Amino acid sequence: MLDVNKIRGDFPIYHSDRLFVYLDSASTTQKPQVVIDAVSGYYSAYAANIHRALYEIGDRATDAYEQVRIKVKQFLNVPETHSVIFTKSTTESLNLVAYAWGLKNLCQHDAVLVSEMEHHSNLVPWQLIAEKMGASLKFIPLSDNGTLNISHIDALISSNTKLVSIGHQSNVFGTVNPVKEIIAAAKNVGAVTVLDGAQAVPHMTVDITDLDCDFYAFSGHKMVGPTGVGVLIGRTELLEAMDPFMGGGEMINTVTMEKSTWNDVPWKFEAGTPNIAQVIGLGAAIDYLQSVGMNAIHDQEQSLLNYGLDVLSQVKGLTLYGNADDRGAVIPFNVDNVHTHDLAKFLDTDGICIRAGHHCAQPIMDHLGISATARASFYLYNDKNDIDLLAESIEKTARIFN
Ligand code: C6P
Repeated sequence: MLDVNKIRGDFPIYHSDRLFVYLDSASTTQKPQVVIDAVSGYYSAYAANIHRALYEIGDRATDAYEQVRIKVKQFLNVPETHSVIFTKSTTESLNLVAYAWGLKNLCQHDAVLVSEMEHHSNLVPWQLIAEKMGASLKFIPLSDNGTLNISHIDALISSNTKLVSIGHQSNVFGTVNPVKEIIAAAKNVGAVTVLDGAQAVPHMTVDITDLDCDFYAFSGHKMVGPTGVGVLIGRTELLEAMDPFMGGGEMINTVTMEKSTWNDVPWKFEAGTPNIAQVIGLGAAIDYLQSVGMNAIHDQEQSLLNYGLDVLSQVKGLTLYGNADDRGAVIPFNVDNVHTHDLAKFLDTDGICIRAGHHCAQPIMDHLGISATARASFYLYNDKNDIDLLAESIEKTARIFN
């Protein structure tokens, strides 16, 4: 087990005496001092633009930024450094694929396959592009237990299927989806494969070479890194064949008044001044997670998940959703006669932070026939006492409302 007290010592937000039970890491995570220092270190010691500032601190900033690309490659076993594109978030990464790949490659009668379990970030961009291109959108159905029903996957994927985009781990149920099986079925028809790894990369060892997908997206802020930085990993040949997503500085090779040519991949997709400090902070976040150990983090979360399910299942009037065998440390639930927003506000008075709402996954809520759930999600700084306090506070709130 991880030494949670020692880990909390690394996170300044835990340094005050007030009770702080943070159970919303699926939304965003707390930041260790090393990440804060990396961000402020850039601003205080070598703030300069990258790839263009012809002086010492410019070289230093460019080097620090480009080193993070190599770090991401190594962290996720990406075949090539040039496959790593910095964006502002998972949302931007997925939109980049939808627009830059979709506008060039989708036609009428083509199909894009997503699932009923997707976060809106992996659904709405495909709705926009499918409509624009006259393509259709198909769905892998959700089962009531919070897993994807892939028993008829071969019927859902046909020669018309040009792209399959699936969440690696659900932000609502925590379900780890059978992405390798789905990728294999997509490859059978030559479809391009995209994984939304926003909830996977922070919590498990992810190996891009082994997954063998074409695109993979994730966010820095869900893995103890800064907000404003995300990553898109793309297969180099596909990236090279795509048009740019945004035009501007640094993404060009030559520009005349009439037309432009493009910089090499990945810079072709990094128009303008990027989020330099945030990328450098992401590098520090990766170092931090690796120093703790991804397997140790995963084991800790599994133990919290099992304990949490056990404790919460004993709370009177509490309904749990989803029970996948392969699942990350995310627990959605509702409490009889207590609106989830009221529950979150009452728990907050006890120093407990949870998320309440549709979790940007309204089709899941529609499937379950509800409008919202409460959700507790765990990370490396949580312990079993957090779960005991959560259960106590839920019981107290339920007594008030009932
Ligand atoms: N889910 C949650 O509380 P951004 O906002 O771009 O960093 O991440 C979007 C996103 C995409 N896919 C999945 C699976 C996600 O969980 C998220 C973010 C947060 O569940 C905020 S809605």
